[in-house]
Amino acid sequence: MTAVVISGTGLYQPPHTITNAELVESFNAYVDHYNTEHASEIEAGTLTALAPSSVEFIEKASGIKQRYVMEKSGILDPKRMYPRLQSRTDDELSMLAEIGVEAAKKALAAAGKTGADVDGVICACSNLQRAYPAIAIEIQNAIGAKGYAFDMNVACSAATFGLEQAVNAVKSGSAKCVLVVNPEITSGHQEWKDRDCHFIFGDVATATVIERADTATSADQWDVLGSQLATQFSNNIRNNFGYLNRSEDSDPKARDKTFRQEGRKVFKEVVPIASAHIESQLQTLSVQPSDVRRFWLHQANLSMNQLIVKKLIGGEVTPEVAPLILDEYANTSSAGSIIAFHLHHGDMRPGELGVICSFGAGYSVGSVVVRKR
Ligand code: CO8
Repeated sequence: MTAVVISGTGLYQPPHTITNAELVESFNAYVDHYNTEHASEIEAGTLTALAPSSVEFIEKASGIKQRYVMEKSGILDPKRMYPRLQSRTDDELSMLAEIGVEAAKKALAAAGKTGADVDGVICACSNLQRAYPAIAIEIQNAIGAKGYAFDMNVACSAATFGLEQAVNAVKSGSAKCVLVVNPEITSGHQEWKDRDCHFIFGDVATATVIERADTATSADQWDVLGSQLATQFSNNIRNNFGYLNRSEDSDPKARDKTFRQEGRKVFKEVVPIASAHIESQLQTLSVQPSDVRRFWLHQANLSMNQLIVKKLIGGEVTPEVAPLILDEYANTSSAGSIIAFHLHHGDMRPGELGVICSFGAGYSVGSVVVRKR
């Protein structure tokens, strides 16, 4: 089989940040407004008053301190609470493709490649802007890539599921160089009015170049030793937005048409799934968890990541072993583990091992074991 490497990654960071303090201030203004407007129903006991959010809770429960977003004023407007995005004509690059292209250009530059070297583009993310044509084909066209392109969605695990498709394509010879792009405009499908989750997500895009080892020229290459994917049905993370909504005559702004979760259940159930998954993959590669220098995990919750790695290696889990990026970026769905890899691999030496692992809705979990060349 052809040897396959990761030869470059790229990160696009949106222009605006929202700190927890800004977010909580606008959320609490919304709560005050709502409770005042519905004072008589609340008084009569027919409606429950909304409770305020707090910076302390957010930081303690999740580790998130701020997030990047494509547009800020609409999210922070207590009378709106979602971004104000301009629609674009069919002749303009879509917003998802645009941020994907920005990340892709950086990944290609890091790999020492151009769009013309790419013969496969996979857009792997959790929220696709439209049904068709595929965002991936738009990106393929914009960067001048050859071959084929397609979109796929496995929510937060989309990056590792996409990486496996790319690795298999290069291994089997159906492509020589595949670009996996993870554009995430989560702010469009985040429920900013829900106290339980209004702080969770941020926008970003990442891209990864996967190619044959014998064509790679990058100074920074990572052998892909293996990948492993798994899914197990759960309703604990769900979004019912979809193309049948109109025919169902359902309200497009109803609560079930944006992200919702049973966060505590997800935490409890996904920690053992993710750690067992990584352990079993390392076993098949005859690698001890303690031989892994770094775990670049999905970035949903600081304590969750520490527990997953603790189950694998025991003892204290430092940022050196499991880097944290969610304090700055929040949960960026599929992009989280790739941002962690992108920002925290420069100090690793040839021969050292790392695991990129993502997990989330589905449930889904994917891991990719890499070795620095
Ligand atoms: N401010 C103050 N208090 C709050 C707030 C708030 N904002 N929110 C909740 N509380 C209160 C609750 O009411 C509760 O009070 P009480 O004890 O009196 O009932 C108390 O705080 C504790 O609440 P929780 O049990 O909900 O809090 P947790 O400690 O469980 O923390 C978390 C909540 C941070 C959400 C945590 O459960 C978590 O991170 N879980 C893991 C979630 C996870 O990994 N999810 C993966 C989802 S990502 C994914 O798959 C991608 C989907 C696609 C992306 C779509 C993009 C939009």
